[in-house]
Amino acid sequence: MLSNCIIGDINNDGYINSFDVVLLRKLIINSDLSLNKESADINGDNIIDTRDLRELQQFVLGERSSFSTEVIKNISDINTSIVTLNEPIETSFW
Ligand SMILES: [Ca+2]
Ligand SMILES: [Ca+2]
Repeated sequence: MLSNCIIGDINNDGYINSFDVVLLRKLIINSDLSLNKESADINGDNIIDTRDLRELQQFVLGERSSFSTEVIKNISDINTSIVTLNEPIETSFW
């Protein structure tokens, strides 16, 4: 009953790395594979496709620090801080 699935950790070894990227790619090609499909839906739209693969790749490469499924709250925080930071900087420059 315990839900121990980590988004992106498709082989369920506790780490999100290039092995999971390889597995996700296989899962997209062959959806019959009995892998953890909840972990494979990186962006949380209930479809496992190349968009999930791209997010997972970006995460493994360090281009993003979290997935869109987990960071909906954080994204809104970031947006507001960007808006409040950008405007005063631009006006002070001009
Ligand atoms: Ca893993
Ligand atoms: Ca998805």
